[in-house]
Amino acid sequence: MKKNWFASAVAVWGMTVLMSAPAGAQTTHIVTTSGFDFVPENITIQAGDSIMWTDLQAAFHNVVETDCPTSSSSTSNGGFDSGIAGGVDTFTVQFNDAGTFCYICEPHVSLGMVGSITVEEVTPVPTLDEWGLIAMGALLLFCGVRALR
Ligand SMILES: [Cu+2]
Repeated sequence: MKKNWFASAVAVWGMTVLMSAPAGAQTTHIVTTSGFDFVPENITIQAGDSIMWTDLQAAFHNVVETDCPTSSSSTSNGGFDSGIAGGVDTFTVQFNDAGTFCYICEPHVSLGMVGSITVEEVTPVPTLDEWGLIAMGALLLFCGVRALR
């Protein structure tokens, strides 16, 4: 009976280690402004990552999502929106869904101040540390289950 209790504890510990193996890290990417351009203009990120636009007050910029592709007459599609131009200096949006997202700076869209974000689906590949955790968890689970028999 005592042995069963111990074996169960080891099995539960193994499962806990397995489940605590971290998923892919989330990254915040910076898109700044230079004159009447977003830099970089096009960027590819992983689902779950964030974009932080900076330097929006350099020249009364804002960030407004539009339908793709953008044109000089693009307007808001009701998506993300940093508000009135020059109202904030930084603006951050997290992108959880894969796809392509286009945006403009409203005052300068006629000057070509547009950008796009391509969000790729995350395919988690464990790092070496994570493989170690997974292996340890699997071993503990295996030993615990074996001892229960
Ligand atoms: Cu602008």
